[in-house]
Amino acid sequence: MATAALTRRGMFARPRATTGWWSWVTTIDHKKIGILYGVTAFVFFLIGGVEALFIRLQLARPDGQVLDAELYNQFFTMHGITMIFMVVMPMGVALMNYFIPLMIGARDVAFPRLNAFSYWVFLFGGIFVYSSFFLGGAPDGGWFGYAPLSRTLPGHGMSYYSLGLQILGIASLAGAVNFIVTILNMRAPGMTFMRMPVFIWMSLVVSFLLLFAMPVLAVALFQLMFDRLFGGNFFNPAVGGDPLLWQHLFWVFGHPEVYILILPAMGIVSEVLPTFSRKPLFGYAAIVFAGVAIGFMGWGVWAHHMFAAGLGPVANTAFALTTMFIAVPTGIKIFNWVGTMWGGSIRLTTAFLFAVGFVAMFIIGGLSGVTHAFVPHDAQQTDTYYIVAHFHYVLFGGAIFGLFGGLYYWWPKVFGRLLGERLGKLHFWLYFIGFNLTFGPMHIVGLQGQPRRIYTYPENMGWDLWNLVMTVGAFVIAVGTLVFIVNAVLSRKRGEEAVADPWDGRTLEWTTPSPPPEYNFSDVPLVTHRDDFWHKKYARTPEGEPVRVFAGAEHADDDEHHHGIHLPSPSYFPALAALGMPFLGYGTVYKILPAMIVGAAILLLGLFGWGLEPSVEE
Ligand code: HEM
Ligand SMILES: [Cu+2]
Repeated sequence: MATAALTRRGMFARPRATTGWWSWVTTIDHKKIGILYGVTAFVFFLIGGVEALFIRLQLARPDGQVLDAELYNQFFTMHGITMIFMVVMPMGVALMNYFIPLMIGARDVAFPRLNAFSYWVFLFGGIFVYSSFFLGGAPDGGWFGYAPLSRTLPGHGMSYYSLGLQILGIASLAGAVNFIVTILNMRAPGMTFMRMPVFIWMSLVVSFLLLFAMPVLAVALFQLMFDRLFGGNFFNPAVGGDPLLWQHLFWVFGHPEVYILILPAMGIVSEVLPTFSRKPLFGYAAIVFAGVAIGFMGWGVWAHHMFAAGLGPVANTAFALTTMFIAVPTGIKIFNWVGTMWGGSIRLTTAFLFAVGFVAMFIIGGLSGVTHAFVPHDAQQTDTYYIVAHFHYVLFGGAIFGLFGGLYYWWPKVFGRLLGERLGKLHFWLYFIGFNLTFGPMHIVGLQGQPRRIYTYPENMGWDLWNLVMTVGAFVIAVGTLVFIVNAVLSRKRGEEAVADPWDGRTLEWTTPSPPPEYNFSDVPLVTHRDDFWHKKYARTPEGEPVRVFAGAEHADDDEHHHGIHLPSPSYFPALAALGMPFLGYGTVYKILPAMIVGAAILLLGLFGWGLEPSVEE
């Protein structure tokens, strides 16, 4: 009742701000929300990167004095959490947010306000976790927070972990629900499943993985919260609790999580390689079904993270086999990407280089992954730098390279100007060289026994030279990141203006102007083929040669804000509802009931306002 009065009283009237900061606070436009996700994830990438540089500085020489043991524990834990939950996941969501509606021919996602809510919960969740550095100490029990250590570590760090990841999980779930409903219900006429671009397929698989994986983590985090704050004993072996329960729960979430991280990049690469090879994707159906198969098989391998936990030979063998099987669909994708380039007329753009870099680095990461599937091997490799090398080859060499490929590919559509190719190629080569210098030698020192998560090491272990090389490599990556920032700033200022279809693309997003108008399409497209835009552009001569027949995209309306197309109105209630989350978080960590009540009140006020406000302005 109160909220309805508030919304009707004009005091909270909703000014339709189309520019300025308020328009970003109240936006429910998927494109703007995509940009918010992208910029925020990039800022967290810089923060996670600086943490990594400090880690590398500490390990550059034996007996390093840059970080003490406790701060080192906080830095690698926060580095891992940041890169996974605040960088790779949201950067994938940023591109999904911006491009799913454009690639399926829709005007927005199914639930625009829920979309805005998911962004603000992500932002406030990230700030909440990072505020711990200034409020007694950040999480310091490692990104997978093994119990019983995580339940007994002093300070509030791991309480921030249990509540912070909970809040971030809510943002992911809200996004997943939105994308599933959008992809299943809002495709343009004729856009059948087997005409959907692969990026859309991978987004659908990822959203279902999120839908089923995040609740598993949520259960574990609640149990950890109870153990730390409310006298629970879920993971306390002294009174019958089971620390292995945490490991099982964490990795039942954690392994599907690695596919949540990599599948968007695989979708991007499947868009970029055909465009710059000027060939349709080789084996479209095989790539799609391999992605779906990975989505299912990813649930049957989690205990390969626990080969050293003493589950016994039967369980180990079973999980070793399922882990080897999952290499098959991954291999299919790699052969299809190579098949796509084979015989193509290649344009060596920066986006293409990052996509090829993805394939090459992911192969290396995948192969070291297969070596972990052999239980005796893993007994030697687990918890060493060989493992750190493996997951950086798949998460950095894979996911981050793929995401940058997507950024260079879609940047002109989002911002109306191209990124510079010369700086782009410098960025790529600095990343390629820096990355392999940083993570390549980790395989060597790992097999020589250097454990992960140690803040220093004595001289003459044979690790000195390689650790110095790794640190130099990390700074080369840092320089590459600066080159990207310079490129982005220069592009915004005076980059080459982008036409609607700068790359001679294949899919629907290239039929809209750069950037697209608020409503995306003035007319909902009618889809008749896979790679529909290509087929609309090129008829074929009797000899099969492509002949361009269609001039391309529609023009933007002069006044894009009065177009008569129904679009939901901006709203600040999703942001308000999200603001309740950190209050609930702080109230729980410090057991301050009033803070919890304030948090719940803000959340409810936001949800009621959101639910009661008219969908369009009166
Ligand atoms: C920017 C360049 C990066 C450098 C130099 C770097 C370096 C490192 C190092 C040295 C460690 C091991 C710390 C230790 O065990 O003591 C580490 C851990 C980790 N890194 Fe990175 N990393 C980088 C980027 C990334 C990216 C892009 C991701 C993920 C997407 C990532 C995810 C992780 C994770 C999950 C851990 C494990 C943290 C833990 O043990 O709890 N890193 N990183
Ligand atoms: Cu795994």
